[in-house]
Amino acid sequence: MKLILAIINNDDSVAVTSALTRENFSVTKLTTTGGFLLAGNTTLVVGSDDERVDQAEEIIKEHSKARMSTPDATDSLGKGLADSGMAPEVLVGGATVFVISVDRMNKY
Ligand code: 2BA
Repeated sequence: MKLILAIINNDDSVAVTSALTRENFSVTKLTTTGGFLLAGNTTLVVGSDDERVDQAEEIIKEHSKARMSTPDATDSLGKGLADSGMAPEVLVGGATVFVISVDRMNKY
């Protein structure tokens, strides 16, 4: 069994989650924040049989789009950068995906 951690854009989270559940994957959605932009993103946790990991990754890839983004101007660091005119615009995503081996999964 594998644990998939997929960091995706908030705007893609409904499409990705729906597509995964439609294909009978179990998904847990976490509200997360990127350390560089300090902007909200979404992390999906998916426990999957080894043989279905590629399918899950394909679904995540299909529904995740890359976007240009700048630091969150409501955050103090982002505001400082924006005020100085030095806010970098960076390419974010589509999805950053980690696949981790799982020793055991139990439900009690
Ligand atoms: P953030 O950390 O907010 O990063 C947003 C984007 O900023 C990144 O897009 C990348 O283009 C750029 N970036 C990040 N760190 C940078 C740095 N030290 N110097 C210059 N540019 C930098 P993505 O690579 O697509 O990452 C999107 C989000 O995925 C990240 O949001 C973070 O939440 C997560 N992520 C990406 N790689 C990760 C990793 N190795 N470990 C943990 N989380 C990661």
